Amino acid sequence: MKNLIFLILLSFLLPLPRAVWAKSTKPNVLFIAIDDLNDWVSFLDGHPQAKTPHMDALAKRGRNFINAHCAVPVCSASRASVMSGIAATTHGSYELGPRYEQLPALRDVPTIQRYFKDHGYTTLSGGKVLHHDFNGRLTDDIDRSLGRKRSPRPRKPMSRPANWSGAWDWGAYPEQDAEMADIQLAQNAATALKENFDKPFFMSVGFFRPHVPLFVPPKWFELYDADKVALPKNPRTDLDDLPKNFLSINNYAVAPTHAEVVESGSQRSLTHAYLASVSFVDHCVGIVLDALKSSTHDKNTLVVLWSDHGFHLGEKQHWAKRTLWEESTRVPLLIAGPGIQPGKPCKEPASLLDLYPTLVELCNLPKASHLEGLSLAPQLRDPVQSRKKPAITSSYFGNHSIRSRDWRLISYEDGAKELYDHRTDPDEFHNLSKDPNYKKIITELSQWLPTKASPEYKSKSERQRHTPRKSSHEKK
Ligand SMILES: [Ca+2]
Ligand SMILES: [Ca+2]
Repeated sequence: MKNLIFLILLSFLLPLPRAVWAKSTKPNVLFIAIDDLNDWVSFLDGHPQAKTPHMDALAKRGRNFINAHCAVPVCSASRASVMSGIAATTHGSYELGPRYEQLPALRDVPTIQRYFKDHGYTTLSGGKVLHHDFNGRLTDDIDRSLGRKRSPRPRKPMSRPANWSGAWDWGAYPEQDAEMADIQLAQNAATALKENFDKPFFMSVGFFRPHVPLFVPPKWFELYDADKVALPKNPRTDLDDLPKNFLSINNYAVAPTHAEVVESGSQRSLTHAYLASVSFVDHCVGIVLDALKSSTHDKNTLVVLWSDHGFHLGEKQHWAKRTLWEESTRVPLLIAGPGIQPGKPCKEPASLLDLYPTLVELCNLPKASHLEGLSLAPQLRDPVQSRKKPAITSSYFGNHSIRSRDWRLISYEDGAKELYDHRTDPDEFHNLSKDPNYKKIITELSQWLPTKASPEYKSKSERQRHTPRKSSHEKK
């Protein structure tokens, strides 16, 4: 009996085994990135026909940040900001290059997955997370390019007009889901989630669709009736109230112009292909989330789902990204998991820059001093918790958008402005910047405009590669 009492007392005095402590205070992180996914998901209000049941379910069980925006509206630069927690005005990347590790300002900055690895996490990463060169394997060799394996493409162009960029093609191809790199990645992630880990994990899974080319198997096209696909609102006079030099930020675009899309009769089928690709990637997300649900990690894993920027499909007569309007900056952003009560969607502004500080806080890691975003923990506790700082997006040097709960101010390098009231004008049709009644709100929002900005950093090869072409609007 004495021995038993002694053992019971001893069990209270001894520290808990490390694994138990780690599990109770450090949740796992499943970090799901989607490439070029705009707000055409049914948990946002971007397109009335979008079918995304798996992401909708995630939105319902966690926090849906309906006013979330990228830091830079183009792939690599946005990802450099997400993964470093640093804005373009500091790191100087506003385009498809240079790579993270080429940026002098990020040389000593650990990516979020590196930071978690350095603080005791097991890291696994697969797909397009940081770099464009990626494959469907998951590896603990994070932050490196690992060669490229993409989904198969038809031998000949399928839908695109002959003079368009090769990336801008679309159609029902290949025949089976199993041939798609994103499906293979989802299945690899699902397999990895079945494993047991002796430490908490940070698993990054980066899907490539709905990035162009918009090829997905036929069944995803069949989800939508091509003849009844709704096209975005695009009044002819919408561009009349824009400042002259809004055009200059569209240099380098490889996307077709709106005139090219309309003249070739491609708008409806491109819209159809984008919606098909969105439902396809939703299915990929579902494979991973179902695997998590049936695993031992379900109760102790934070799920974060984000897209690197939005995408225009003709709104403001523009295609693709790089603008400072809602279609380019707005992104799906969902966070769910232990401690996050389901609740109303959060209307407060959120930035992808906030992911790094948010996850560091939720996982009880030491604060990282380099971060420029704000933790979203207050809005995860209470979705109506107000937030003073707006979401700031920068596109090329000197052009910024300030998005608060109700407003968007755009300020271009030459000082020209646009102002939109999202309470009455969610499509940003009416530029109020010249109306004297809005002087005060412009002054208030302008205090957030970056006053210092690093010039655009370009490596030598980048300077050679990008030859500016005329913007979509200039070409008309
Ligand atoms: Ca992208
Ligand atoms: Ca307008």
